[in-house]
Amino acid sequence: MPTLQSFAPDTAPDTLLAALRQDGALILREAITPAQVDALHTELRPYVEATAAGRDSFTGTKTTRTGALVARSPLTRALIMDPRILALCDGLLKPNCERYQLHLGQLIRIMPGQEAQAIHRDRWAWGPYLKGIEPQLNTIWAVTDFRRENGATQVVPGSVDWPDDRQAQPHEITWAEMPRGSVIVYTGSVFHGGGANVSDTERWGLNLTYSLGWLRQEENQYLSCPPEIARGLDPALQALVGYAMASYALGYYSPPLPPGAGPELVPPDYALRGEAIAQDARFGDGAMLRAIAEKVGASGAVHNNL
Ligand SMILES: O=C(O)CCC(=O)C(=O)O
Repeated sequence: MPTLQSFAPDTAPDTLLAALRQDGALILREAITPAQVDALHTELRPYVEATAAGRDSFTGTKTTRTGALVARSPLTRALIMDPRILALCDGLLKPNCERYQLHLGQLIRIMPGQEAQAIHRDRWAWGPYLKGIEPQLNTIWAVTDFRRENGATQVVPGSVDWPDDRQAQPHEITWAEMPRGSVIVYTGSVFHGGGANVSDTERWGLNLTYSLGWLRQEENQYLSCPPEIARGLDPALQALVGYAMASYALGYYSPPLPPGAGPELVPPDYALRGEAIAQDARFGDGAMLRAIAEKVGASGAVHNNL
């Protein structure tokens, strides 16, 4: 059976990125304390226990998936902003976007009797269209111990470059076994799936995922975390949720006001802060335009077309 590399939580980002690029997945051991895990469990429990199981074999008929975690769970907000994970997003995603974003937040509870989920790639959320680019970084924080028997995530290390139609063989699959408080980090390209729970205890995994800012988010964050809730969040989290321009021309809106009653083109954070937004941070941000012009190497053409 292959193994997943497992690291101390203070391991340098470059070491972790090298493992992530090679294997597509790794474990950060005991990255948060048992007390933090207990508090998370207590905060999430009412929502999780009220969540109905999935309706098909992929979402899992003995699995619950609870979302809107930015809005509902202050403790989850801190994990979304964990600097060790954001450093990995910087390394893996930032080279292919001006800004990365929260793609989804979901507590996945795998209950006794749940069969193994089909092995898949998370990047398939966008279909087969993205080629040669890593769109996604995933985390699943262990809120309970992850054991092979209770549904620890199945992973196929080294499968990031496989063709989409290659089937993982049993000897190529391993399980992300880890004590609670640990986190599995994996890319959108590695083959993996939820494990079978043949035990009599539940497995709770907090799935927080990030994606390139120019892609559609899996969980619609503007509906799961609408402006009236987002207004109270830390500005860096607001931006990660999506209340920020993703590039020079991505994400603006026009407040639907009567003629002349307000500004015409504004960035999404205008919905949170209104006129308090600095003029130079609005649609048309020169720094973002220059960044794109430099990357495409055709500044004149970019200036003329935007
Ligand atoms: O819960 C897990 O261990 C993995 C779940 C998963 O891969 C999915 O639902 O797409």
